[in-house]
Amino acid sequence: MANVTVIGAQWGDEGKGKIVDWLASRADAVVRFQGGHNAGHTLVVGDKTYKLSLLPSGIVTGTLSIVGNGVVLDPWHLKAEVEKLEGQGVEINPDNFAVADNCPLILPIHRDLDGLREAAAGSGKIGTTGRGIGPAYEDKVGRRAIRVCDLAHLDHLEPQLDRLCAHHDALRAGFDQPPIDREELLAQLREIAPFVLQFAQPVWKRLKKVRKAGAKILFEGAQGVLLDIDHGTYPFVTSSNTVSGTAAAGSGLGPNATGYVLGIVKAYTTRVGSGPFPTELEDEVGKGIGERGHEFGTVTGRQRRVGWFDAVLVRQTCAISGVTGIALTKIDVLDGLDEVKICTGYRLHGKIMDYFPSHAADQAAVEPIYESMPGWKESTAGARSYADLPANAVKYIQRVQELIETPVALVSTSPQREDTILMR
Ligand code: 2SA
Ligand code: MG
Repeated sequence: MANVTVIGAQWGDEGKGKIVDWLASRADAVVRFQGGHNAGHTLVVGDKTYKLSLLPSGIVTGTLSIVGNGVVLDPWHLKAEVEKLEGQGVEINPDNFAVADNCPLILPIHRDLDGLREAAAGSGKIGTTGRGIGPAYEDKVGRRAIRVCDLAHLDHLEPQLDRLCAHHDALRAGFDQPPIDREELLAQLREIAPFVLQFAQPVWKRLKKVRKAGAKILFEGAQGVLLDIDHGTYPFVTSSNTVSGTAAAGSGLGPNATGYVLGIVKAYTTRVGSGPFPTELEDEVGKGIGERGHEFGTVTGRQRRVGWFDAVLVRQTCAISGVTGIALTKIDVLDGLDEVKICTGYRLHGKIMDYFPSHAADQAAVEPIYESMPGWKESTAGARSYADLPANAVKYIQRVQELIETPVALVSTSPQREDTILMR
């Protein structure tokens, strides 16, 4: 196995956790490079289920796991997640886990601001996870973030606190909130600092070293390309770049290190939060798929919106993210349907489109053009070889591959690690 970058090629929740876990058992290091604890990766190993939102999936198998600089890190959440996993018997120590010392922190004020803004936006809300992701990234780009390395220099935090407070106190006043309590914030940071600092280091150096030693690195993306701050359904997006190109910048390696780009693609489409969704199903068929697919958010428990497979979107995200091959997941959820549909193009104000336009109003107005295929009554759940798949499921997979102009490398037929078909 060469280095692999795994990204979601839809709106997240494509089943990255399972595929990353499957690959992690073949990797020497797993790196998160963007997002924060808004991710939700579910790993099922034997009879145990692990739910991760910040830690790289390699942690469960004891593989070196790294939180890269491109991540925004909530130190209190980090502690809680580490303790939860330790409670499940997972060992976490500075030998198998590292955090980039140049990672910006998510603070309680970020979470508060996220919530206040969403509440004030009413029906115009983004539908965020409420974890402070957006405000933390804003402070990073605004050059007023407090970073992991600052935790070792809390006696010299005044200049950063001045910048942070000048910005946030004005914002908070707009929401009738008191100014930041600097003493309280400092006390909270002092308390959490030793826990975080035991894992903190320049991870680019650690990665350089393991790479030199021939390690295979797995870059673990979170969310999906349609939530990318540049390429997604703006403004209904997350606040980081979720495309494969971020793997390099978000971990401190060059683009030549990121290797094979594996796009994770669900055999249908889901989305949590607001924003356009051309193939959304608001009928019994959609409800049935959502129930069979257990389509609820890992982090927030929110019900996901469900729709048919959209080949236009996935062709676009595969191109934008330089996807080498895809892993098609949850094909078993479509078992038993009389007919399955694939969106092959859009109609916008009478014109046919072969791509998803950039403007929000156009994105909301496109009407899907469907191709219908016969479904399959046989079960694909747990199939471990191509030969085990019903003929109509094979036809569906082949049609998906053709339309997205990207090879299907893996097919996943259940949440279990072993129920994975290697296509080439
Ligand atoms: P945020 O919190 O600022 O990143 O939210 C902005 C938008 O990004 C979406 N988003 C996600 N969509 C799917 N899955 C995500 N992670 C969790 C999961 C979600 C959960 O994997 O299950 O548990 O609800 C995720 N994270 C962010 C979000 O819905 C907004 O549309
Ligand atoms: Mg998820």
